[in-house]
Amino acid sequence: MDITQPRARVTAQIAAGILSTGIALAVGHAVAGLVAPGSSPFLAVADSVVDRAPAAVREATIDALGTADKPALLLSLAGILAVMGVVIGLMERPRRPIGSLLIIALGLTGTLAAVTRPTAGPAWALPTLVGTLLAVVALRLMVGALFPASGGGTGGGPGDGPATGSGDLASATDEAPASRPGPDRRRFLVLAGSAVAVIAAAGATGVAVTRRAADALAERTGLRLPRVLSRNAAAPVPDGVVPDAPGVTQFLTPNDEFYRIDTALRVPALTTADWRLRIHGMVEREIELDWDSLTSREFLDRIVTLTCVSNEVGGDLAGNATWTGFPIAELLAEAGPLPEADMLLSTSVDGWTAGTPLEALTDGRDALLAVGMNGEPLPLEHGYPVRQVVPGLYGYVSATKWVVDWEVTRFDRASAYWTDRGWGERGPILTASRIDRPAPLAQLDPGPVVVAGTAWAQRRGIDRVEVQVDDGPWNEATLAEEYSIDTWRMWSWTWDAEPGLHTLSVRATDSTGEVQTQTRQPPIPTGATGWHNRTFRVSGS
Ligand SMILES: Nc1nc2c(c(=O)[nH]1)N[C@H]1C(S)=C(S)[C@@H](COP(=O)(O)O)O[C@H]1N2
Ligand SMILES: [Mo]
Repeated sequence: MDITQPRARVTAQIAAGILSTGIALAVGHAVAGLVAPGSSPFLAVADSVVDRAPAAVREATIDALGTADKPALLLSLAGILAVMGVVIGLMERPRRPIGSLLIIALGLTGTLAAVTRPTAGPAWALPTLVGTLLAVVALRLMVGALFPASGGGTGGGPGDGPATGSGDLASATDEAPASRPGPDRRRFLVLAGSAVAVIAAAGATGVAVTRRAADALAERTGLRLPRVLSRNAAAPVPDGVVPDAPGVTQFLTPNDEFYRIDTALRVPALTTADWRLRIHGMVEREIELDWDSLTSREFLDRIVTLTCVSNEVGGDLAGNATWTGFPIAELLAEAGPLPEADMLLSTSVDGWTAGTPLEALTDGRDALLAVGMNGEPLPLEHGYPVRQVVPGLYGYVSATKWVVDWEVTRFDRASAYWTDRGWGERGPILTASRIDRPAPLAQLDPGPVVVAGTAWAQRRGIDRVEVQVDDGPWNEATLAEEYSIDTWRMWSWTWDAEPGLHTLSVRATDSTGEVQTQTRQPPIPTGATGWHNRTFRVSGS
């Protein structure tokens, strides 16, 4: 190809456009492997199209194409992007970056699609942004080689004309062979070749990573949880555990609403086939468990409320689920911890660690090595296939997800991920209470208003919840039935609201008689303290 010929140069422009678009997609897909498979620009846009398509259209395409509808959608999308790539290549000029603007517009579409996915976090914008940035750079470089700026620092080639200083706009349409350099063929081919290499490498990485996640997802879909004998079932949940009022927080948190906290940029894609747990350190016998040797045991169902130490006063980093698991104490007993040991250092497949007091794992509470959450295998983000759940301790010292290693050790010999970063060593859960309804800043009418919320003090239980209006007296809230001392307890109180702006505060008392302190403290190092309050405007009568 001789790109100094106008015809060949147009072909090269088209190639530059398609290659740049390809870079955006391939790099975006690869980076998505580090963030979350669904954050890939291509998949996010496809998923958004599926979600936003009117039901009739969706049905019609599924009818017409059968199960091929998803590949068909992806192919059409690829076709549209290829056409866009052609346009991008033809429109771009060194001094008139219309193609670059089009890539940025595509990038914004992809970013928007990614961050509006139901499970998206802010990091979901990253793949598309990185891909878009690289695509613009690639396009600018390639088009720069096709339309070298006069006197520019493009490295120059033989036949470079003298600088004229005139604007480049003219060269976009007219040729002025005498006064400006021609296309740099060699430079363009090197750049195009590099673009192909980047696409190939990023594409291969992206596919490999998403495939591994897909393997774990597919396995999870077909996985059967160990059967729980009726003698090991969780105590039934009485109706009375929630106040009889609309809009109160559910007693059991559905998996897709359960808070998620971890350091994993990419959710580990561990399969049961690959899972092992090695128990070692200060033990009489080292043990290695695999999925079958774990799940052939007698499993239990237990309801336990998990809480994050980072939860601000009134925050929602707490959730309650039925966990299917095997008692950690029994596994430890098999290994035989030495009498001097006082800590279990657990490590996840991605290298995160937690140090849990052995005492808390062996004192009879329902500390579980869990494989199920609300009757399903653990969702990938919640630790599939195996995690820990320990009542009464914040997650950062106890709830290791994707757990693969247990070292029995001592607090004076080992430390863990968050304790190395200034957080408390033991992590017992502090008493907390929260107003859940009415919603923040709700507009209320005067008269009776049902105020309701949750409170927790795992391992101790909640004995009392009180509500205060402005600086008035504390009013005794009605406690819903207690399920157990390891689960949160719902409460409600009917407020006779008077017109004006009012602030409600809540405080709980645990079963030891200790009243929640008013002193405000930030979450670090041992958990937030202080009363939760909410302000409401009650309309004038
Ligand atoms: N592997 C791993 N496990 C982890 C964490 C982590 O960062 N990595 N975070 C912990 C913290 S701080 C909390 S609060 C709980 C949260 O569990 P969830 O995401 O299932 O709600 O997981 C714990 N287990
Ligand atoms: Mo946490």
